[in-house]
Amino acid sequence: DKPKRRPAMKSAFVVVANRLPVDQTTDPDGTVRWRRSPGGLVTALEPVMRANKGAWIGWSGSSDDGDERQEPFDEAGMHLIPMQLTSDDVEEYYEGFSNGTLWPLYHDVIAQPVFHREWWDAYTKVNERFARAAAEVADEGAVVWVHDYQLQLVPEMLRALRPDLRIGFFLHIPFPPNELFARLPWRRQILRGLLGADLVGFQRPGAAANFLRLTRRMLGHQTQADRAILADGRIVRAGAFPISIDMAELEEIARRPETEARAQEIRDEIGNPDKVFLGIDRLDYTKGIGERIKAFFELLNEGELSPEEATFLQVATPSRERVEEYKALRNDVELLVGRVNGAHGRIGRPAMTYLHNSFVRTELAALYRAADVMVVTPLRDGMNLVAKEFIACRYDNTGTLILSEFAGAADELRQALLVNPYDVDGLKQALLQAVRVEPREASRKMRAMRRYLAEHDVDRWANTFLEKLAGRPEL
Ligand code: GDG
Repeated sequence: DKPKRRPAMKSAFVVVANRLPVDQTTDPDGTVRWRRSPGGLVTALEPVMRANKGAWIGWSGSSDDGDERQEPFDEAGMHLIPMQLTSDDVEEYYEGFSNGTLWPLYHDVIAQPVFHREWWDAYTKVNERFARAAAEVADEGAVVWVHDYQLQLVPEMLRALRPDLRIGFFLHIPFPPNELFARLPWRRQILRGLLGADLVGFQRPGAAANFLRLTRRMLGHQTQADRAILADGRIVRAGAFPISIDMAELEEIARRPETEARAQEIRDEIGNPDKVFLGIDRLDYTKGIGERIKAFFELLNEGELSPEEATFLQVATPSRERVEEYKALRNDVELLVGRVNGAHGRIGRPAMTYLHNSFVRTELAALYRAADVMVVTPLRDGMNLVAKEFIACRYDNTGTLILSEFAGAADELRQALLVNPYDVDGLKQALLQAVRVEPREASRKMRAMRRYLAEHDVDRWANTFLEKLAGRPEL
């Protein structure tokens, strides 16, 4: 007897993202468990997921060449549908086209994007699989929300399979202007892919404008302020929906006595300098890690700062470690940190502490509490949640945020010390200014940014997007 397959569960709300919102962990005895991954997206979508029997389609993170299919399962109140990627898929679709072509192209070509036709083929094939999985699980007239640069073809593919669906797309990273986007050999296919959605969301208004301009130029569609009107009369809206964080959750962790104690311990362990600079980033060439260390190094060299006055704590979370550019970046950053400490550290008292590691959320909160100055200097960044998380943790209105103009967050956090990370002298000035700021001045700015974030949290982001997606465009 063949085992009977359960009829597949249908959902009224489906999220499609490169990764599932859970991470697989294996106990010492070999038992496999799932743990909800940290991050605002899951938190924000949880209520919608629960109210609509939501399903989440994504890659589990492992690459399995065997044909053992991972079955859908329920975890943390969500229906999860794992997508299998082979090691070739990981290499060509994920590390290749997503992170070797699109990521650098969409981030101002800080690194050279690499174009390979095999990577594009793999990208198309994997996007098709995700689209088919979504078509299978979505109920009649369901809302499907597709996320990020790895899945830009899914909206069009899904619409072809299921014209009854309401499809939204959100891009978490920047969307480039024509001058850069035009290099992409598959530029029209990508635009058509995105235009399969009813609503295309970006972090910043400029990105939405780039997208609409490109659909007009490259595909000849008519566009108006916030929309493209396709030849068949269908309207695709585009707009900015700046993502945010779960401020209350993070603030609650920050206020715990044990977090405060840990923050004090961290300061003690790095030698109790007057001021602590902090950087927390994925180790990525877009984040401007080298730029900020160079500025700090010069200030030490010139005697403008001493390690007793200020030390730098840099957390660099391992990321995309098999991609060439990331290996080179790691070498560059680690060389620089070695130089700073070689020149300015003393036994038992480094000038910089560098951690190439990832930490649990409570430890991150303690780090945000231990710092005086948060240094966020990306060369280009869709939003940058780290800047917002720092603010969430500063419930006593202390601390200064140095923020790159090239992060999406700079549109909202106007009271930060805004910097151009390419301008080393400007960066140095900002570091000094932050160390010497009047406490009252710092507190006034922090209070204003906290007030803004309290109103613009990740719930509001998700709801604004989903309400707009549900509404029909007025003509
Ligand atoms: C992309 C866009 C956009 C970091 N280290 C650890 C850890 N983190 C967490 C941070 C923060 C998140 O990772 C990083 O978010 P960012 O926004 O700073 O940057 P990307 O990873 O590049 O994110 C970006 C974002 O998508 C959302 O749309 O803002 O522009 O590039 O939450 O706290 N978390 C844990 N351990 C670590 O060691 N648990």
